Amino acid sequence: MYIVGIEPKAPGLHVFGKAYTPRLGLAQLLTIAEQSGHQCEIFCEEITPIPWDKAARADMILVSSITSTAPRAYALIKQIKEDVNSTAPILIGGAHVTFLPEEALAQGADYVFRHEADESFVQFLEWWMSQRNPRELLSIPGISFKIGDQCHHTPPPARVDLDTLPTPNLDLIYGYEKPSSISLITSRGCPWNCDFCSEIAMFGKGYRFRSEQKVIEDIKYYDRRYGKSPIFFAEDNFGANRLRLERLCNSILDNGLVRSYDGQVRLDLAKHPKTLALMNRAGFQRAYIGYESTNPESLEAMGKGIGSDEMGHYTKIFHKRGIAIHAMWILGFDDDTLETVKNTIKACIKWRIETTQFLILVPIPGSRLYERFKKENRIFNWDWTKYDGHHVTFYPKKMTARQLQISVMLDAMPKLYRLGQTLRLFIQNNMRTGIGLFSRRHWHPVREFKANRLTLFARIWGKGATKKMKKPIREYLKQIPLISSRTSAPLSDESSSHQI
Ligand code: B12
Ligand code: SF4
Repeated sequence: MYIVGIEPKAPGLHVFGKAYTPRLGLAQLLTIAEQSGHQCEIFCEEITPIPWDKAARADMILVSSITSTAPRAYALIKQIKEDVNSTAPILIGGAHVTFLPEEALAQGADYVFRHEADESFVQFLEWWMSQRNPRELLSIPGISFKIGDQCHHTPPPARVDLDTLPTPNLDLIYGYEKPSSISLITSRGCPWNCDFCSEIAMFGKGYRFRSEQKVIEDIKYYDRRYGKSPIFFAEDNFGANRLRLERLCNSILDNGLVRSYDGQVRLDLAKHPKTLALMNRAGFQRAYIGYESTNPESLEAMGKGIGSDEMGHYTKIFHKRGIAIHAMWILGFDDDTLETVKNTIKACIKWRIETTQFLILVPIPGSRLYERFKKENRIFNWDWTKYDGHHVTFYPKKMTARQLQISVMLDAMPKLYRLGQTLRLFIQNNMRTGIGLFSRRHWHPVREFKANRLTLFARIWGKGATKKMKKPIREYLKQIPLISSRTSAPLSDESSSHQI
């Protein structure tokens, strides 16, 4: 069969737009299908427009989506069915439809795959290639489909053993020539369970990971294919098992696979400076860290397990070990005020954080937050394209929705990416790298100087991106209700919200 995967484009500009990183779900599934003899291709709209002549020939079409890309996914399904006139079955999966399968079925998908689909997709393929007995379909876990008007949902699938999965073949992605950085996902699940996150609901509680041997094989596979490229450990929480992380760093060193690595880790990994030193020795250059908030009450309420008073100190430890930081903050928690936004900007400047992403709280389906906001009738915008962290979609508690929107997207981001601020940071970082070289604490000073330069470019790009976002954000302000909650009276004066 000729199987096509489609990853719809993001609805608007986002800070990761510069260097596109594909999600690996489709690559993972279609590598398995390819190894069973099917011809497979993936079209990521963010890379190239969909070549419809090819898509029209597909025997099966897989569409992947997250919440913000779901409307585009549904539009594509409509286009495939109505304009392209394809009769191929359309499968959809990912972190949005897992929790709203009936929405996807109503929008034209033939089969919805909930949770992880590595095994259920293989079973489905076998079913599709056989007699297609409807009763057998019911024995495939984690799928939803319609018979007549009736929706059927089979029980969730079992957790996949990650060592059984092949390395995703990125050549399946059409037009993805030589990635500037290769994404690797080496774990699923998380030992934490933050209120606003759907990781646990999606992949289950507890942390599963691919063995070091398999990860080393993955790296060697990509080295053979692309040469020694930087690698981004893209999973939500790469360092959740510290001993495994240390074993992996040692394996990287033993196998001579040192190069520039980035990864998403928690800030409290800094409790173990020796682990950070080992990471730096293996080539870790940049940590993507969900700081979430500087507000102690918000941190407590979301169950973060890190206090705001510890954050500055932990940040310093990362820096001392030669690891730069991309900090991700969320604003709009129930205890957040305009003061929280101000404090967060101050903290980023004071702690010399290299790059920063300010996000507005998103009630994503699958999270406890989503259920709570729905129950409290606090969501005012159900347009999923706005669920990208750049738009307020709910009534915050201690400020108005407009104040939150303006303070984060129109005030905070531009303040952080001021040119003077960027140049000062560039000089400070280079001085720190120089001192690290002198004290022999940093393992790869040349690479670190290069990383400092990359930070400079990323911040300059970030400044441009925030500027570009201004117009659509101002447009969006018109859609935000002039009330502070569903029950309150209209606000008389909005001008105060422009100042923070
Ligand atoms: C890598 C990553 C990124 C990368 C690249 C993402 C990209 N190109 O869109 C970066 C860092 C750039 C990023 C950015 C963002 N991300 Co992100 N990201 C991830 C992360 C950590 C890994 C994705 C991945 O490759 N997973 C591994 C694969 C194997 O899992 P999977 O994609 O879910 O696929 C499996 C199943 O879902 C299913 N499946 C998926 N699709 C399909 C399709 C079919 C037909 C079938 C049968 C099965 C199937 O089978 C797959 C194999 O089991 C996930 C969390 C996670 N653990 O998945 C978050 C996650 C996808 N991101 C999320 C979010 C919110 C964002 C941002 C909006 C954050 C922001 N405001 O900046 C942006 C949006 C970017 C955009 N495109 O618009 C959320 C999405 C939640 C939601 N419901 O929308 C997630 C789930 C994190 C979370 N726990 O909240 N992200
Ligand atoms: S936000 Fe991060 S730490 Fe919290 S549950 Fe999600 S993946 Fe785990």
